[in-house]
Amino acid sequence: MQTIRRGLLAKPFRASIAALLCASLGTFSATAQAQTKTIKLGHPQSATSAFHAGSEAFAAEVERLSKGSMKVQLFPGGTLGGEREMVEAVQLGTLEVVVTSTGPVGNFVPETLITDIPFLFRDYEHARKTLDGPIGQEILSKFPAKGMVGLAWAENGFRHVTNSKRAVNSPDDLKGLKLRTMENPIHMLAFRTLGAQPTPMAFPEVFGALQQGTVDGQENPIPVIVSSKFGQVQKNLTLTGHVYSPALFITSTAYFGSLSAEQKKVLQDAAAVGATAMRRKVNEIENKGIDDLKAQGVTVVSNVDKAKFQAALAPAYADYAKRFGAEAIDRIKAVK
Ligand code: EAX
Repeated sequence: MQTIRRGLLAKPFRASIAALLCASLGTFSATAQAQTKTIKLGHPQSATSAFHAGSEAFAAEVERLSKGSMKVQLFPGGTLGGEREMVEAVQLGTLEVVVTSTGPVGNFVPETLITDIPFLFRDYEHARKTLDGPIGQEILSKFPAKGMVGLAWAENGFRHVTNSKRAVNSPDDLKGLKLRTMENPIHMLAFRTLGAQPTPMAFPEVFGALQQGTVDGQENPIPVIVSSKFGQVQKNLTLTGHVYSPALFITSTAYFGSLSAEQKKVLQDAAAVGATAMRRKVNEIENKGIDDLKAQGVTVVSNVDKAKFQAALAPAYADYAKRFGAEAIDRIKAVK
């Protein structure tokens, strides 16, 4: 039997041990590589947006909680398409997670549309409390039937109107404006009722459409307007705050079902952390975003008579009450 003593290994045997070691190390890293789960996450906004801040926080938390066995690859800026396309990609299994506003989600899970009603939420606290509470959780419970899991409610923010034509001081000033909207029937009915021409369009096309004048204006939260540089192509901003726009971290039931219990918890806990980071970033950008836009030469109408806009929306509210039930709407309004 070959006696193996320290430093006295016969050369051929030493070489074969070394080769064995390299091979096993190689296998190990390959195995480790194979075991590392990579999660692709897409969102439509820029790398300076609240969506990206939330996505980065999500990615860091996934890696931390999984001790590096799960990693998130971020695809910002609509590189994987608009929100609707990315939700479809999640359903098809070509994308693991999408961070999206509720805008197009109502086409997949109609129960989310109630959150898109104009002037439904009083302020951020009201919106966050409602969505994180029983009402928000009830809506998320409708996702699995459509092949999706809503991991957490996140935040886009209160939406305001920009346009290149004129200052909008009252609802009448919206009449005839060609306004890009999300692919969202609740928003489109609202702007049609106000006399504008709602033009649904995927988010990645919006800057170009504003620049070419294909549409006169759009509506989005301040963080989106600032991080998408709309101030370069829009000269008027009116702080209507007409809709609170929730956002969501969404995965598919198929992908979620393929995970262990621990991995599922990693995704859910990380989405909650990402949502909190998004909410913080929305408030942070909003606090200075309006001054930034003014500095770019944007005329800002801040003294808005919201009651006037709500009164002009009466026909749309009648339709919403028919669609969702007045009690469901009142239940949200009653959240304190
Ligand atoms: O990221 O399409 C839109 O206007 C939405 O606000 C979207 O979340 C932008």
